[in-house]
Amino acid sequence: MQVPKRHLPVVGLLGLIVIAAAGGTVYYYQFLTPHQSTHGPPSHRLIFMTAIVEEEGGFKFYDTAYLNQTSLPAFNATAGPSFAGLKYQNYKPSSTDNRTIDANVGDSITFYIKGVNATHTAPLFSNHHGFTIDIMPQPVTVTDGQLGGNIFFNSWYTVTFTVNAAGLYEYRCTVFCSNGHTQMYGNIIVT
Ligand SMILES: [Cu+2]
Repeated sequence: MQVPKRHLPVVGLLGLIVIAAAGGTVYYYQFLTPHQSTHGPPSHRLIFMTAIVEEEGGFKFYDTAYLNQTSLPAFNATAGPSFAGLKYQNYKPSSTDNRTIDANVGDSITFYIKGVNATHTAPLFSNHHGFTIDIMPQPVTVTDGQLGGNIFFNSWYTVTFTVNAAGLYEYRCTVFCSNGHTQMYGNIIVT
């Protein structure tokens, strides 16, 4: 692996010439600075989500943010989280399916999930959904709320936990809510 390293400056110069010719400032920037590491200081991600039966979207983000304070927002099951005086900043998840979370080891994640009754014609088998995380390969540390809880229609549910190790974590519904129930899941990719 020594040879490729010695060639790097030459490749770099060629790259700069090509980029200068193309006039691509964005590429120029990317070339000069190494790719951002996925590992940053631990952060606290807020995930706002709805839980409908899979036929109407299953679990689905509608907003995400970073919490810029150590205390969680006020919360109740009727009104959900309160934004009064809350310090946070918006961000968009890097995944496009609206149900995958990319996190770093040590991050805290808070879910705020509203139970939504489906309006479709497929039969519903329950008046609520459930929420848990398959704790593979490593357990998570729950710091607020609980896993395995129910999400009743028109009601809010919240749980906060810290991911302690890299891996693929899957969150999913625990209640047989409809025929699409087994598809009510999403991933948390921790690196
Ligand atoms: Cu379900």
